[in-house]
Amino acid sequence: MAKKTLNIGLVGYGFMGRTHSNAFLQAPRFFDLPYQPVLKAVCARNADRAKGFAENWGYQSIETDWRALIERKDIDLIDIASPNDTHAEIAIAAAKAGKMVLCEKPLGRTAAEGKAMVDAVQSAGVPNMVWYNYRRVPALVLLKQLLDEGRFGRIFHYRSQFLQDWTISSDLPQGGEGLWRLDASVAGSGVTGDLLAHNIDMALWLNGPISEVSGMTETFIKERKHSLTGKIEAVNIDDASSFIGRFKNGSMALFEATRYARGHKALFTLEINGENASARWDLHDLHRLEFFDYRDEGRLRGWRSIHITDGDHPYMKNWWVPGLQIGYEHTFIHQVADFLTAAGQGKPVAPTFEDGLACDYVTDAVLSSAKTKQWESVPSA
Ligand code: SOE
Repeated sequence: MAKKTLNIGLVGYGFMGRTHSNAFLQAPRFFDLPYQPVLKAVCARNADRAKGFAENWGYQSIETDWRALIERKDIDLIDIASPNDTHAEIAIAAAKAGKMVLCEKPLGRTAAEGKAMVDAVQSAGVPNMVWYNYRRVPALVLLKQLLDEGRFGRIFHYRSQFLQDWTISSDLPQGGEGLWRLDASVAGSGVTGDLLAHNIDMALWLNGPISEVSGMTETFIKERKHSLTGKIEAVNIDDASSFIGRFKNGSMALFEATRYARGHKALFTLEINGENASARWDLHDLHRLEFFDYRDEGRLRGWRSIHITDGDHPYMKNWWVPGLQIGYEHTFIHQVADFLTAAGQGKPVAPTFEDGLACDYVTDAVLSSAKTKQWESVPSA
């Protein structure tokens, strides 16, 4: 039977534009979906670059103004993969036009922006999702299942880090393509919104709401040349961000994200310790879940390293054969597959904009606590 088509309008053609485009193309090849995504148009200010991107990925047309893209009757879904300062305006306009909306993380530069975006999609009643892609790592979906089955008992600790080292050089400029993550007016914040947000979103999903935080941030390089003005300007992003906190379930939170951990490129780690069991995971070995169960027979008790490649592991029966791994790009493919499946059933799928807002509330509280040097409570979304 011919599937319903779903016409995609992508805004932005950077690293994330590529991960999303690949996911739209691959998802229907590996999953049985109610919709066939069609790469209808890509939108970017530079027409030549947009054309090149369209040719490479198979987009049928280009736009250079996102407003024109949203006005098009032949677009069903707006996918926002452009820098953070564009998220709110585009998402709100897209929702008002009745389009489905997908948005790169973080949802807003602040929770205030995020709240306006949630209000827009809710009053328009349009399907929406934030690209917190790591929720679709099969090993972490398995961890979520184990937690939901109650295997850990009472949770005592949740700790998580995201370590990178790409901004250590003081010669690296801020602002402009590829470097807007260093410009606070565009990014909103530094590692707090870019990296720590991943740790937080994952924790909210796995371990529930965070009630209060005490944060600390640092900007190691205080001035950098701005790529757009050519001038030396103050750096207003946080280069490193850490916090301790409390989850509503009574467990303790310990989080850190930095772009100054020499030797680390993208080391996202997490560990959770409960009264019966513990688990740990890291992005460099993303297909493995380390699991310890105290209730195992004493003589054999120990950490097991589960290779998440079998047909009964989350998502894996849709891929190769047992023992063969998948990687980073598959998390986006899973996200598209889940979104389209849910949209076909008229159901929401997490992380929705509301989930994105819950994360924005925590990042806002961390940044605010770092300024006030006081504990901050986290509002619920
Ligand atoms: C930053 O370097 C970055 O690309 C983030 O923006 C992504 O969200 C993260 O997944 C990898 O690192």
